[in-house]
Amino acid sequence: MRTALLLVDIQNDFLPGGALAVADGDAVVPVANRLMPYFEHVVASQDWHPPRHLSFADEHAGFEPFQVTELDGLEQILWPVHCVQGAPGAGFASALDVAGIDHVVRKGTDARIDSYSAFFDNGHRQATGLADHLRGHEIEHLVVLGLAADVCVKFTVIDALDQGFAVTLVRDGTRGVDMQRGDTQAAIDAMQAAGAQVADSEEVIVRV
Ligand code: VGL
Ligand code: ZN
Repeated sequence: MRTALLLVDIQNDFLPGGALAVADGDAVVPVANRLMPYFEHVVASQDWHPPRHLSFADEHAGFEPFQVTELDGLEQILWPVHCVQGAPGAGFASALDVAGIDHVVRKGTDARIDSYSAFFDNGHRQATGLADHLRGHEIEHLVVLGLAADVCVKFTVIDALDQGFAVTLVRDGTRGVDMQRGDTQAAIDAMQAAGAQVADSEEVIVRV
């Protein structure tokens, strides 16, 4: 079975000090760097918002980051301004070995709708092209790691399974926002329940 490594949103804004920092988020970078050489094909997603994306709390008078509203009929968590196209915060983590990345997929580019998954926007209205890209390379299995476990990693893994890909989540290669304590563990449980395998990076290396 042809396997690709998928690095989800390993971007400065999700690292400690970033606009939407994930606690210990920088811990996923050495895991990504260590795994990349074992894979023939490495894809990285990038959250890539226009400056006035409607997921930003700033765009909603009277709302603060992390409050919930509705956007085009969908429940929407409002986030701090993050991953603005071309801004340093949207760049890949500086310690990430970007030379090992074969293909980048950008998401969240439509100001009117958020896109947690690297496959589709949150309304499943528009595909990013990731599934076609993977099928074009005859990839059937994805090893997934990155940020954030309980947001973009979760939705990406669930869509991948739904699209017929086998998925292995790298447990030590992900960290969550944990807006509510336990969200990260619940997300891992949900990915597993949806059919993902969960393994540590060392186990993944032994198997590839
Ligand atoms: C993400 C919140 C908003 C993520 C992206 O990459 O997990 N989270 N945009
Ligand atoms: Zn975002």
